[in-house]
Amino acid sequence: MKKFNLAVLIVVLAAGCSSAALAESKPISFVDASVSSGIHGELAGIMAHAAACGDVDGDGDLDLYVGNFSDRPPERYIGAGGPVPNKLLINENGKFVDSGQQAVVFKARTSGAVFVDLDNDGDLDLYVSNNRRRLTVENRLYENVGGQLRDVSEGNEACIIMGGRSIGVLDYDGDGLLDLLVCGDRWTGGGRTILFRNKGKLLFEDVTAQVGLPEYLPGLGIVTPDFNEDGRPDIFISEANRLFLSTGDGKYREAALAREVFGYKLPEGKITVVPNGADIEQFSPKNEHEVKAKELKEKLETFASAQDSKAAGEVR
Ligand SMILES: [Ca+2]
Ligand SMILES: [Ca+2]
Ligand SMILES: [Ca+2]
Ligand SMILES: [Ca+2]
Repeated sequence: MKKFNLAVLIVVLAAGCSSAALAESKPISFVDASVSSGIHGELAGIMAHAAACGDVDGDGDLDLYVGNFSDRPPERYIGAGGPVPNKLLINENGKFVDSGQQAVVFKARTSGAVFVDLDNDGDLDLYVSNNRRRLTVENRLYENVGGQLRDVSEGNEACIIMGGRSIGVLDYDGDGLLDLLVCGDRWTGGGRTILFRNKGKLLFEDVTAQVGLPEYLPGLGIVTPDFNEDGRPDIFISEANRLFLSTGDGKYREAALAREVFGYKLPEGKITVVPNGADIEQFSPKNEHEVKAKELKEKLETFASAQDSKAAGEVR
């Protein structure tokens, strides 16, 4: 099977975004390809809340998994006549068609899905997070076996019932196995975001408390880049809007100075809007956002320096 992993995909996409952003003389344009690609028909009536793309069958093109909210009244699914389950669509020469893989077809409140090689065998496995309200379904894990996704959720500690939302993929302990950080919302899961350590053989364990992440950390979106360029993945959770830096000993410490940077105020104690997602962008030169990014980086460096000094007993 042709090797193609998530890291490669991200690099390819990032390179494309970067070069496009810098080519100011060539405006980016899009055309609506939902009908010509077949998505319009395959996803009729869908109430999508999650999507993952990756080359599941190893033929060199990107396939698509779509996760949905399937807990609404039938009349809400216009064009489908009732709740639509999650679906895996295979890319066949630019057209997406139903994979026919029944293991990945189920009805839930799916809010996160990611294709990632979790067992380092060169193919993309699938992890899906769900939250509970009217429908209660555990998170699901699928092993890629020759392009077929096999359900290996049973008895897996990463496949519990929670308020699952977005999924972060990172190797927090640097052991070469990718770990999963799953946001938990505060409405259906008590605001518990969970870090699942990859133990190998597609088995996981909850190490949230062990690494120093708080018990209450409500999240909807997540990014896990190396913010302070020390070679270790850091964590930003949107909704809580909190940033955690890797300390290098397999633990995390909150970058407290970043709270004011990312903070938002609620009007008169009434929550009307909360940050719903998080994304990392490569900023072009002279972009006003770059200035803010530089300010943040300086604050993070100040924070890291203060923490180092504190550790050395130089300050209290
Ligand atoms: Ca493919
Ligand atoms: Ca794999
Ligand atoms: Ca790891
Ligand atoms: Ca870092």
